[in-house]
Amino acid sequence: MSSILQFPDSFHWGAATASYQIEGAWNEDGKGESIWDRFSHTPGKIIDHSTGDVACDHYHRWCQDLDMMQELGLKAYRFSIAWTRIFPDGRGQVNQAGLDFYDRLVDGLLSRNITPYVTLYHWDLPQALQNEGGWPQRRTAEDYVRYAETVARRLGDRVKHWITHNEPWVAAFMGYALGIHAPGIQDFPQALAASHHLLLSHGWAVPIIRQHSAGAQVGITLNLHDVVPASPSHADAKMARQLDGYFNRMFLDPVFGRHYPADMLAFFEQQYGARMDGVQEGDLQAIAADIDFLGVNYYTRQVARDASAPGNLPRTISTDDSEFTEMGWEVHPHSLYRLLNRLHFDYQPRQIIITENGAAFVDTVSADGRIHDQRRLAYIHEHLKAAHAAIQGGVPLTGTFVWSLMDNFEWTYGITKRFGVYYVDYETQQRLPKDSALWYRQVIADGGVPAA
Ligand code: IFM
Repeated sequence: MSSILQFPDSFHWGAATASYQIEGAWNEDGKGESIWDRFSHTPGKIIDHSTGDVACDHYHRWCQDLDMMQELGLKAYRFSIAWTRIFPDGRGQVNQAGLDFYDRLVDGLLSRNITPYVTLYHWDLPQALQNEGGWPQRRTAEDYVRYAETVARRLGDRVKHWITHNEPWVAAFMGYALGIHAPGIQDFPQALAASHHLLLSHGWAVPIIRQHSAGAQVGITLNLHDVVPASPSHADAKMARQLDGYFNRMFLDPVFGRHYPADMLAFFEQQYGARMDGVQEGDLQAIAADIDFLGVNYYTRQVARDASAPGNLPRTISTDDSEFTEMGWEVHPHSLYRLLNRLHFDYQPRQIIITENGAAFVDTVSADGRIHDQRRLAYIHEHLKAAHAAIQGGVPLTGTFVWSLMDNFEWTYGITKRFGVYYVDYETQQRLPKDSALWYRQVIADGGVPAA
């Protein structure tokens, strides 16, 4: 029998979800329209024409879902709040029913001894604010702070772990530059402005959350990559540096007090005529607010090759013998180890938490009624081994959250990609534990993963 790689006793073993991806009830109990409601209702945006209108119907099934988490033995659960349940129009009158929903959820978690990790923004901006320009407008950052304050006032006595934003790179660049995500805009100058205002709203919110949530730990979650050049050539190394700037340094540097990276500001200006010109006095100090932890969403590495025509973003390749998930993402657990060490040595966050890690694979319910998702199980296992090695080497990693608790609405891919450790039958809304869930339950019970 294989020995166990033991994690610290205090380690937070978790699972994560996000409001739009699981809740459904898109227009119930006073909820307003978000940019994802608008986007998914627009023909041609979601590949299987599905929407988040119902999703996993978690808004109605939250109580059973909490029981499922308890069955899994979760120590922590990361979920996000839908801004439009709290302020249907983004600002103004508070919708009490929305606050009540999350209040019940938090109490339900605590009564099951599960620590809530609340993400305040996981991409579902109120459409009313987008109608006024959305994140490229500084005013949206001000509205966000009032929203964050309202939630912290209500839940801050019980919620002690807060994540201001999930993956601002995705919100800014996929939403405003590449147009793949809501609100579907293709304009690099807007993306840069959005990126600045997302970070500014983070920095402004940190002290306000602490004010209403005594002793709280506050952080931000970034989607980060280990970027490696495809060859030792100078051109590939340059490309890797650029890609690292685009995904990683554009967010890490300002959050850790280093201003925006000059090479990237020059790159955006040369390639796209986009300037970061909305930065006002004091903004950089605000963005560098002292945080308690850095949230890391890690899925894959990026192999950079200089194959870009002028005007293109750096392209990436992967090696021939790589394994890929259903998202087309290379499975590369050693890059998680490298990334965690890099973050520790280059930026020295007080704590690092893996706020998402997981994989989409095709799942089928077998004749025995079970879902034998061996590849997902192996993916999670190998990444936990990498996390363990990082801790052994001194990285202050204090928790990990599998993405995701259950299959859900995967943005433009609709319900075609399954990331859950629980399988969701969208016809019946039945949840079934996959083998990965049963395995993860044992990991949590053991406080560690098998060494082999
Ligand atoms: O589903 C998403 C999640 O919303 C943010 N991080 C990546 C996941 C998988 O694509």
